[in-house]
Amino acid sequence: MSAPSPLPNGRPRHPARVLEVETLAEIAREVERTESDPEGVGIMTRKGRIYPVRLDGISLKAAPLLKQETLSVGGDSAHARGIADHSVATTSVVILATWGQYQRLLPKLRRQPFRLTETAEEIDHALRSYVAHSPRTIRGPHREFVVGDHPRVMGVLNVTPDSFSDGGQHLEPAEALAHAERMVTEGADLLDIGGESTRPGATPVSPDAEWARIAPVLSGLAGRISVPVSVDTRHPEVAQKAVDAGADLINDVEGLRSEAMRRTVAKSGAAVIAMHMRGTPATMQTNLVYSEVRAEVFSNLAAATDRAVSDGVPAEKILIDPGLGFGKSAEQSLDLLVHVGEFRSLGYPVVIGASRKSFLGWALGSDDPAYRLEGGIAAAVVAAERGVAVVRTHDVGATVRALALVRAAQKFANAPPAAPHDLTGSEPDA
Ligand code: HH2
Repeated sequence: MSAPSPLPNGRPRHPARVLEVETLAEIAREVERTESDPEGVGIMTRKGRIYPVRLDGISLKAAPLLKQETLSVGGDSAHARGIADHSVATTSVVILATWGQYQRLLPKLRRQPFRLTETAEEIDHALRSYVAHSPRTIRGPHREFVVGDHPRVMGVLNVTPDSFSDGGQHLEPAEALAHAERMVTEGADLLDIGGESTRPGATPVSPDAEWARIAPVLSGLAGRISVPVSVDTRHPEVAQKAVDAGADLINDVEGLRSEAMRRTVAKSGAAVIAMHMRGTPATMQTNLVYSEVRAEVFSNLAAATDRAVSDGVPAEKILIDPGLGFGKSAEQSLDLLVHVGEFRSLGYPVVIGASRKSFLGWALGSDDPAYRLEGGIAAAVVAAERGVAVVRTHDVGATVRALALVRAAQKFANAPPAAPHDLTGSEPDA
């Protein structure tokens, strides 16, 4: 412990420092540094930070009970004013409580009526998923890959004539293969091959034409690269052929809304990215009105992944993506980017694709895609800092180098405390 230096007049000075602590491990390390009683480190850590939790559609009967129980453990919850005079039937709720308060609140909610038992399970799942930083292995039919320990980089390989930033550059299979190898050399952890542009207003491509573009690249890559390959497709027949030809991951920009796609993915054993998009690439920019973009994308991905699991896709093979630029304005994409860590509450690794997108140009005040590299790197860093598992990018080398810093910095946030403490357990002092 460092001793405070006195002021020139001899009076002792105790400069107060607001601590930047994000994870429970970081809070515990700060508590340890005070040389406090080791018994108390866990208890104190669980008081160290408020986790605001948002719930939607809470009933008129449940909301006051939820508030009362949260107040009883020392937290609070906000809901619609109309709950008091019964002028609304349901409300959104924001609970404000520390980890320790939740540990006392959840058993109380589990004993309450009006679906608060289920609400308790939802809160518990969201909190545990949000704070989890441990690696997990995602198994495809051919290869497996690890996410969750540090941000991984997915290199984009578009074999299309019309992709918005690199259309036509890799149409020749030999050029596509060379580019794939280059990205792996630059440090890509995964590759994502696309045979249909999904830029706003793009002309749809038939599954046969899409497969004709992808097939030579997939077969050419077999045995040539060591990283798992993803195929960016909305078509179940292309997904199936891709898995048969060596792909481990299906990247579905339609968010598994087609039952045929869910069944194909389940049967094939592939891992899958469910990305949020409203409508289709042809229509997605026609309606950008959301009452709240984050809430809508979040509940949409929750429903999509629930449907996928009930159709047989193992939860351990699912990744989610809020779909920046897919039916979103520049402001909405930025809002999603800055709050992308919230999506970790669903319990699936989060993928983000900001690379070269027009919202980067909007921030810069320029429409020229040639000036989007630095913005794309900044977006990758913002997302990685917020705990996304995979960053999808056209600019692999620069992104890998930028994320090396995030990886090194995250070691500080996630380093365990000196002694083992129960940081997430129940409250013995309840
Ligand atoms: N963005 C694009 C395509 N696929 N998949 C995921 N999971 N996330 C994304 O953000 C995403 C995606 C658009 O980029 P690009 O592939 O370069 O363009 P195009 O669709 O024009 O080929």
